[in-house]
Amino acid sequence: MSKNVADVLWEMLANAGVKRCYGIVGDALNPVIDALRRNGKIEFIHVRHEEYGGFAAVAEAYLTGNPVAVCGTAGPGVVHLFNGLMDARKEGAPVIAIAGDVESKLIDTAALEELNPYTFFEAASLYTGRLVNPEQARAVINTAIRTAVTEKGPTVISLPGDVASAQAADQSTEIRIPAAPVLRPSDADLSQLARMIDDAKTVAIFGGDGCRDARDEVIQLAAKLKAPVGYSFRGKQWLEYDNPNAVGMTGLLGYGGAYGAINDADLLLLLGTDFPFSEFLPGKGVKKVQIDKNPKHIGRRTALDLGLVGDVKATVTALLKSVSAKSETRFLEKYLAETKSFHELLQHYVTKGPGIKPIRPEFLAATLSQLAADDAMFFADTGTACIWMARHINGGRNRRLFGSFSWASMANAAPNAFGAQLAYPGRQTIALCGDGGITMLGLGDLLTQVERKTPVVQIILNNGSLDFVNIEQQEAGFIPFGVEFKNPNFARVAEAMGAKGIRIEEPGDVREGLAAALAHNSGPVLVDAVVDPLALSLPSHVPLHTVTGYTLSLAKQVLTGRMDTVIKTIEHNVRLV
Ligand SMILES: Cc1ncc(C[n+]2csc(CCOP(=O)(O)OP(=O)(O)O)c2C)c(N)n1
Ligand SMILES: [Mg+2]
Repeated sequence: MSKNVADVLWEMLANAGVKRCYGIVGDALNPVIDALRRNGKIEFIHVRHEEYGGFAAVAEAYLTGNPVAVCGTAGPGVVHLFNGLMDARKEGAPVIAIAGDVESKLIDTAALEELNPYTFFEAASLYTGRLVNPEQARAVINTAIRTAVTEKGPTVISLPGDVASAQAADQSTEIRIPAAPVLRPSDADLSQLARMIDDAKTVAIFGGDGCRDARDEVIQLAAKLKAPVGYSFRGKQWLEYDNPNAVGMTGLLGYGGAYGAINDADLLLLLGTDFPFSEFLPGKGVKKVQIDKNPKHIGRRTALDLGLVGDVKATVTALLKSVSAKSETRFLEKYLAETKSFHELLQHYVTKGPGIKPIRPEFLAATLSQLAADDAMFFADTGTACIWMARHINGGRNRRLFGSFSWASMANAAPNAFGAQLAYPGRQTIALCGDGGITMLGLGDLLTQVERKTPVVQIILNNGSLDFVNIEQQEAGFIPFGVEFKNPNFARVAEAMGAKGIRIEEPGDVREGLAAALAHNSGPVLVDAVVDPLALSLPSHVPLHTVTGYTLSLAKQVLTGRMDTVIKTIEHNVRLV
């Protein structure tokens, strides 16, 4: 039977391991979706907003490692895919976008909904192919798939409807994806590194998402070198749990002894991390070595004494054989003690939580962490949810923590959790959402979850504001502006939409409300948790300019008559600072 280009597309995507395509149909995509229906191997996830499909695909692709498709049609629908593709680029998720294009005879005529895919996708896409002739099909689709999988990021196939339905050349649609190749530095570089480690009195490790497959090796190395291990948000889930050398995170979400340890060591090993906040990394006083399989990451955040290209696992495995063990433990003990006392400080609002109204988000997050399953997957919206997840949600061998950590888009958590739930049906998927985030993107597609009876738990931090920006503005010395809004009762909204709604206003109801949400597995839940909007958070290490800014902002507010807010903020937070 003859195949058209769209048939070839889905056959190749299915052969490459694509299980789902998230998107919205229309014009150019109609023949494409018709071919998907006939193919039957890939599930079409009809979402209400293409961007929601994008974030769902990012989570599925990141968590499973398999490529995932998204689709949107001509111009506006394609534009809605963009933010999700940027997220895929930054989070390293293999997402392949099928972008409906205007008919090939109309290309470059400023036709209705026409969009130049090359210029439009340039910032996001690792490869953009415009299929204007059926003869290109195999080569373009092959390149889009292989680039997405091997370079771990988004690619785009721009497809006019007339080309999609044109007869395809009779070619093989086989596509086998090889396992990731092993990459490690040269022997000479490894011996230099071993010498630097042997020469250093104290070594600290800071790891990122590149430690995903290297947890055991990094922990072994840390044990051998008596090195404290700090991590980025992306590294936390691999390096924190059951690691006796873990000292927490640094950066604005930081906690524990990580900042001190990495700034005080003789030698810092940066492993598989592109941690972007250079001001939290040490200056000249500390020797720095970076190991990353992506050469572009090497040396771009801080000047290095040595930069090596290699997988963390392969490199550390080789290194373990050639470095000598260290016996001095005082450096490690100092930062473990600092971590312990910071954890005790962090417990302040957790232990006092049952008696404080409005509900402290620390208490909410810590209770959630206690109640959730050992293999739960947590997703945090960009906003204060990230702070509470970083500090109060414990990881574990089978737990996952994910968010828009590197792109930092709002509204990612609910769609992330939806994609994860489709990939891992029945596993607890919990989105910690901002009220700004859920109203930006999450509500329309709550209907998708309702229709599919997807058991996603969405917990809304209802603080009536864009609280993270409120904190940012205060820290920078501005008077908070443009950050407040009014919310409906989200539990009632959820019920009206056919989901389960739970409203929690009393701290005494937190445990019971969260337990009920986690136990509800016949469809989605929205937990409307009315939390303290004044729960300001400061990092474990506050750079001097930040403190000045913070104080300045309070002073400015006093001068403009906002004394009430100032007093409230100070009263609320003084114990934590
Ligand atoms: C799409 C997008 N718009 C704006 C921002 C800037 N921004 C970062 S966090 C944030 C506030 C988020 O508010 P909300 O979802 O209510 O979470 P909260 O911080 O209040 O918990 C904003 C506006 C962003 N990161 N992404
Ligand atoms: Mg908010």
